[in-house]
Amino acid sequence: MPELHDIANEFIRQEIDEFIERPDERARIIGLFAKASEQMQAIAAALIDGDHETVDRLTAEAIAAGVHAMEVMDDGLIAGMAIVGIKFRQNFIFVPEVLSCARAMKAGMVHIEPILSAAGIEKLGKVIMGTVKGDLHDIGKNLCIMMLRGAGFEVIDLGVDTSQDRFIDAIEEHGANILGMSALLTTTMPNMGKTIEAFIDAGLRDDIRIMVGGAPVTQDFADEMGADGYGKDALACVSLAKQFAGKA
Ligand code: B12
Repeated sequence: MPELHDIANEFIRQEIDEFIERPDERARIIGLFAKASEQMQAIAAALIDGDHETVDRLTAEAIAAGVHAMEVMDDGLIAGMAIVGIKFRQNFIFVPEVLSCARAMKAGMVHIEPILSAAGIEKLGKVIMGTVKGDLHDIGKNLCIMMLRGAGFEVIDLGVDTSQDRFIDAIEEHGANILGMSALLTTTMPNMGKTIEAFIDAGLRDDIRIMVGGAPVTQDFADEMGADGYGKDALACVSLAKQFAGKA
């Protein structure tokens, strides 16, 4: 099993040592970073530090040097955000700090987006994506969108705080038959179920396939609310969409 000293970056080692207390989380995070290159660890460190300029520079350098966009995303940006999430939950940092980290994450995503979103030749289908009503988290949704576009889907992004009506209008307006909803708060998760009910009431439920995701969402929750699929990450989001489009 990887140990703390297997991580080259001193800042990351200190962060884990100081802030990651739960043994299961500690083992998971150490495993994540022990397999990441020093360059990816440096990107994660800058993200945790909320230093968007450094994330911007290091991500651009890594992509220019030929590092795969998925590696930058998983081992650099998402790995860094995993530590931020735990520090936030444990009240070691607060909303202003997390906003700086989110800004740094977005500075990195700017460089990976053109690669992951490079339009496929054949359009696989149209997907409507949005974060549900009351919820302002959009980083994970945006990653899903990049990956969907990269896989060849046309994606209409409704942004955050999306009402049921807006989801319904978008499906009708764009003639899309796949809907993806994201929620990061336990208080906004029920809005996914309410949106599904609204589609039933509007007589449109049978015309569309609905997928849901976001950190607190589970397969059980998705089944309970009547979604057609649950995805734990952006890769799962793409496979679901492909399955729905009959292109799996
Ligand atoms: C960044 C962040 C913020 C930023 C958001 C910036 C932004 N533009 O998104 C800011 C500072 C604004 C913020 C605010 C708040 N936040 Co916040 N935030 C986070 C944090 C640290 C990271 C979220 C993130 O970006 N993760 C990285 C991405 C890549 O992961 P992801 O979103 O899970 O997405 C992946 C998968 O879930 C999946 N996925 C996502 N969507 C979809 C959709 C589909 C269809 C599919 C298939 C898959 C899929 O694929 C993605 C890519 O792999 C989380 C901690 C955490 N553990 O998640 C807390 C967290 C979500 N926040 C939390 C809270 C409490 C809040 C606030 C209420 C704080 C406050 N007191 O004001 C506010 C709420 C604001 C609002 N109304 O939405 C809590 C929620 C707790 C709960 N049980 O509900 C968390 C869990 C932190 C904690 N306490 O542990 N937050």
